[in-house]
Parts: sequence; structure tokens; C-alpha cells
Amino acid sequence: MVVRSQLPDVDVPRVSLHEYLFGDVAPDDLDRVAVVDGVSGATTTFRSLLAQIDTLAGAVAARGFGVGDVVALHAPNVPAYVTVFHGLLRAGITVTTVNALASGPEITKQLADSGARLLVTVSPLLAAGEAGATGAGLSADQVVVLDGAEGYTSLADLLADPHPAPDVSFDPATHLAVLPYSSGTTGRPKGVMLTHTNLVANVEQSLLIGVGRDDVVPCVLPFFHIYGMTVLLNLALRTRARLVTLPRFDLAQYLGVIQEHRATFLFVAPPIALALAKHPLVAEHDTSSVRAVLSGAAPLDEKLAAAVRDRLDVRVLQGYGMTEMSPVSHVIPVDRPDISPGTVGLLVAGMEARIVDPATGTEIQQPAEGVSGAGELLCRGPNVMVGYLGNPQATAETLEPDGFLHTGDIVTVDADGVFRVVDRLKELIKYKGYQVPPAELEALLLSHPGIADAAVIGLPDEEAGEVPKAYVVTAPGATLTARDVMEFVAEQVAPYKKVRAVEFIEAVPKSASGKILRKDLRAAG
Ligand code: AYL
Repeated sequence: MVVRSQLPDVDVPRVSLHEYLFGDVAPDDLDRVAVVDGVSGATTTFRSLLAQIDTLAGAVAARGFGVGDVVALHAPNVPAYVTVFHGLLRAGITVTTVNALASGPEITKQLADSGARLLVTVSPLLAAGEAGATGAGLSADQVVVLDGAEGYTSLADLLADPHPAPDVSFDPATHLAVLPYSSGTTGRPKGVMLTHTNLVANVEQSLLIGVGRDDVVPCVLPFFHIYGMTVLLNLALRTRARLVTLPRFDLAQYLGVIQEHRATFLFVAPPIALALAKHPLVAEHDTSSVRAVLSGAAPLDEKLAAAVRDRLDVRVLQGYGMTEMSPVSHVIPVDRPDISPGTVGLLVAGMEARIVDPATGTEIQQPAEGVSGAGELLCRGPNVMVGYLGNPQATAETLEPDGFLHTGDIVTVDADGVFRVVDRLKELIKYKGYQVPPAELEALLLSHPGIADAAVIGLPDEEAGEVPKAYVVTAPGATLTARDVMEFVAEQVAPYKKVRAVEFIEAVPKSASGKILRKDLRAAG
């Protein structure tokens, strides 16, 4: 049985993301502020943003980049991110977004795998960016440093000699707009192929969240992650809301921005919701302008949601999805106060879902009343990825021939079509909403000469949601402490992927086919 979205179908225009977002900016909107730098207070109007996007597109086109090229964007949330991201897309380039915290070797892997010919970074991240670029065989003239650095092209250089925006033509339904990296239901990070149509569809499907022209939206969740990319960068621009960028999460600064800019709509992950509910600093700031808080990217506890609602006197919403779905498949609309914030709400327009019992393969039915049994969620719709770049096997394991995508999440649905995420089937760990793929850490651990075997699972944690814990089998004759193991990993990965607990064991429990039995490790604590 297929559950269909109960929302009126959306018409997905077959145009590029640029055309969709900016093709019809009303004359009245041109001189309104589109982006505010939350740190310096500098503002950019829609008129000047559009001019910068055109100039950037012209500059990269003049340097020989266009349809068929991949450029890596490695930066925190700064106003220039908006210009560069949309300028590159305007030139027909496919953008692979890199986590601002990524280590040199992680950047090298992504550059090499995506085939990026140019890395765009910022000076505070240049050490990792440079190491990453060098590792992938990129020379200094294939690195742009937005705010400038000795020996590198800057954004100002690119914008200095204006070229007209190029005339590019591609089919938005098949041309890849972005290549974010995700581990999906298993294995290491893979390039998620999302087309212009995927991104346009998902903005259109997310309009029901209720952000609008009068909203002021602090952007602290990173634009490089699909949540920030679609729900902040694209949805807020499309609805002509005002974006206030913040390069990292600092509670005092965040609250300061909310107060100073009279923020109305907050997009958070559960750790920020926790701070909003509990931290004493909140009471010292004026948050009365806020009308709604949406949490996504990891499970939001029902009691925590209620605590945020009561303390700030706001609507609390929850969204659910996956990089592979651009990402939003479920959300609570702002005008549905009847739906509990402990749920992920309704299937967005144009989507279909199936719920399948992973043990038996039987399809679970939506009940006429009450709540269904739990099973793996599969989804189909115009926002579902084309596949994983250069990895037909992983694509085939994730996408059914009929277009349904395995989410690896366990859900229930009730008679009203409200979904709840109750468990995770896949091996993915979520640290503060960020993906930590166990397979990646296990491969890294196995590269240590003193480690014979290893397995990594997520340990529940109040603040982070989960933290990575490694089970390690030491090689014969090797002596290794937990600290050695943690330091070995920490030196090579982004901070959010650090192993934060270690236990030494005799052998990693595995199935007959060699798969790690994570449930057994979890049960053992
Ligand atoms: P990725 N509740 C429980 N688990 C969740 C939730 C949620 N609300 N949202 C995401 N996840 C987990 O690709 C789940 O395991 O995208 C899912 O498969 O980094 C995985 O995270 C996907 O991780 C929004 C805002 C969707 C954010 C997002 C999700 C972006 C995370 C809709 O409005």
C-alpha cells in the first residue's frame, strides 16, 4: 500500500534553479535586503545580489568553467557563499559543497571523487583547503580564496573585471546542480546527484513550512549541508525572506542576532533546540520577535519540543528528510497546530511513501484509525536523487527500480497521515545532526598497525544526540590505550567525527556473511 501526500500537488516548473529563484523578483523587492552579515551587519539587497551572481557567473565562464564542470565550495555561512553558490550554478557548473570542518585528507577524497577542477575556500580554512587541493593534484591557480590570501585569486578579483553572465543551456531535469556527500544507508560518503529539478521541486514542496516575505531568518545551520542549502539558502531566498548569516554556532552571538535583527523564524537542529529550552542566556535576550522554530536533521524529543514552545511562546515544527531527497520529505506546516512537534508531520506534496517491515518484507498499511506498526520508510517523488556519482552498486541498493528510495529509517504513520520516526535501521551516526559514517571511521581505525579489527556505533548522548564509540581489537603484541585510539582518529577527521569513547574487545561480533552486528554491540552498551 502506498501512502500518498494529502497535500495539493505542486507544479514543478522545468527551469534552472536560478530562473526559479530569481526569474521573477518583483520590482518592489529589488531594493529590499536579501542577506545580512550577522557578524559585521553589512547588508546586500536583492538587486546587488543578482548583479554579483551574474558577474561571478561571467567571471568563471570567462575562465573556462561551465556545464560539465564540478567546483568545490568550502566555506562557512558568509554572505559571499550566497553569491558564489548561485553564481556557479548560474554558469551551469555543478557545485560540490564541502563541510567547513573537513580535514585535508577528507577534502582530497571529495575533490578526487567528484572530479572538481576548482576549490573555492576562505582564508581561515586555507590550511585544510590547501592540503586537500594539493592531495588531489590541484595547483594554487585552481584554488580561490574568497576573502583573499597571498598568491590566490579572491572574490574581489573575480568580480573586478565584469563579464556578462554566460548564456548556458541545459535540461534542468537531468543536469546536476549539486553533489553533496552522504553515506546513505551504508558505507562511506558518496556524491549525491541532485538535479536542478530536484532542488526546485524541494523548495516548492517546502513552501508549506510557511516562511514568507516578512520573515527574518538567522542562518546558522551550514549552507554546505543540504538542510541549510534547501531550507535556508533556497527557500528563504525564493520567499524573499531576509537571511542573516552566521559562520558558526555561538549561543550568545545567535541570541544577539535574534534580538538585534528581530528574527522571526528559526531553523535549528536538536542541540540548538536544547539550548533554546534550557540555557540561562536565553532569558537575558529579547526573543519576542520569534514566531516559529523548526527542528530537523535528527530526532527531536517531544518534551524538548514542548519546552521550547513554552519558553519562547512559539510554534515548534519538525522536518524530516535525507540528503538523497534534497532533503525534505516530511514536515509540520506552520498552520497545523494540531500536529504534535514530536512527529515529523506530513508527507510533502507530490511524494509517495511505503512502510515495509524489514524483518519480513511485508508492507505495513496505513490504519483507518490509530497508529500503524513500524517499518522502514521508502519514498518516491520529484525531489529524490538520480543516484550516487560513479557508484551504480550503491545506487541500486538504495533506489528501487520503480523509483522508491530506501531511507534506512523506521517510522509509523497514523490515520491522519502524520508520520513519526521511531528508530534508525541504517548504520549512520548523527552527531548534532551531522553525518558520521561508521564505515569511514572503521576503515581509518583498521589503517592503524596496532588495530586488528574495529567497529563503531553511536552512543546516545543528551547534547549531541549520539557520539561515536569505537570497539577495538588490538593486534597481537600491540599495546594501545583508549587515548591513543581517540588521538589517532582526531588527527585525521573533522572534529564532529571524533571517536569519543573506546572499548577494547576480544572480537567484533559479525554475521556469517561478515557484517558487523551493531545491534549486539549496542545491546552490550
Ligand atoms: P542527512 N527525526 C529523526 N531523524 C532524522 C530527522 C528527524 N526529524 N531528520 C533527519 N533525520 C536523520 O542526509 C534520519 O536518519 O539529512 C535521516 O535518514 O544529513 C538522516 O538524518 C538524513 O541525514 C528539514 C530539515 C529534512 C532537515 C532535514 C534533514 C537533513 C538531514 C527536513 O526540514
